Amino acid sequence: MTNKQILLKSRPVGEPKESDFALVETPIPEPGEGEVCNRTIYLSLDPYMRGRMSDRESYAAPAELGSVMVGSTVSQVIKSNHPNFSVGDFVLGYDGWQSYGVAKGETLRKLDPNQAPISYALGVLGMPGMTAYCALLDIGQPKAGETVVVSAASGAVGSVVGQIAKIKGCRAVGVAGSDAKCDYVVKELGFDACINRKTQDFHTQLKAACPNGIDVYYDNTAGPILEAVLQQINLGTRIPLVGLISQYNAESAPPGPNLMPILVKRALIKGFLVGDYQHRQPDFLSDVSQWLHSGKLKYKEDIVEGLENAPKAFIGLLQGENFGKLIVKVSDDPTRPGK
Ligand code: NAP
Ligand code: FER
Repeated sequence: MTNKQILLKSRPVGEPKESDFALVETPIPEPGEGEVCNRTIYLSLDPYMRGRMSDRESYAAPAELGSVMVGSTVSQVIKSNHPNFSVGDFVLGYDGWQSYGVAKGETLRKLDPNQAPISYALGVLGMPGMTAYCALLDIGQPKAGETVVVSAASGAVGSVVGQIAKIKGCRAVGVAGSDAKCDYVVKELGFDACINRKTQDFHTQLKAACPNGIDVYYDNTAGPILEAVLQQINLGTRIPLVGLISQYNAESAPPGPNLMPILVKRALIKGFLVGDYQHRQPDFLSDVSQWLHSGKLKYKEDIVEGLENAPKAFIGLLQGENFGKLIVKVSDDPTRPGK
């Protein structure tokens, strides 16, 4: 018996090809002190793996060429040098694309096959399920009666997102890549609607499915779906940016701003209208007046003389010709004579 391993042979250009991987056979590894040897039963395949295959800077270091492809695994212990694990135990680990793996006991989670099918630890009861739950509830903050749209709706993350949205009393609208997937999302998972992202009139269909606009968009894809959704968002919509799979195979950055750094840096983009902040005016006036008086805050005015010069000054403003706050002096200011 040997250990079959799949290595990263070359960094894909665009879509990964089979020739980017290499299958090798090696001896079954021996566990060291505190380690466990596992026979892999299930290996999870996840979109993030595409990122590891590239050497672009990201939230995680790239996989080295010639290394075993990484991935979460559900396995059975075949040898144990760790007190918490016995031969026959089922464990969730990160052994990668190989038929046997050795891991430190501390990195493994024991699974109880009587609680749930052991493979669920790679999906609904594992990282994808947790992604769905946390980003929807903590960032999306869905409220009963609101409309939640999710892309990649039939997938590991999206399928859970829409169903939790329903549990929370929301209208759940999926976006998926085929009519068969959409059928499943509506008929089996209980979403209210699902739009095939490949249909010509995607925009119109999305609008019809979201008559009250969109309150939460759980974004697994970015790209054209995000673009269409943004045309239909409501005041105060929340958008957990969770995945950008539409660009994982891209050879160059997408047109327009690349949102990947927003995800990687957990940045917050939130729309702002000053009119929403009237309640802050007393604090604002008190703080800023004080800072001006004490010299902590400096202020520069660019004063243009004469109303007739307003158009030219305004055009200049849009070209950066003002230097400081542009105002037009239309007539004398008796409080500042000679100025
Ligand atoms: P999944 O949805 O089970 O599978 C991926 C799906 O992405 C495909 O089935 C396909 O569905 C869709 N897709 C592929 N290419 C696309 C394109 N060009 N445009 C639009 N959709 C495309 O995978 P998953 O594991 O649940 O992951 C979903 C997303 O969540 C991924 O973006 C992943 O990176 C992200 N994620 C993020 C985190 C995090 O911590 N930020 C954690 C887990 C997962 P359709 O053809 O049906 O659209
Ligand atoms: C993904 C799976 C996991 C992904 C990111 C992660 C952007 C990040 C996990 C972490 O580091 O916490 O598909 O896509």
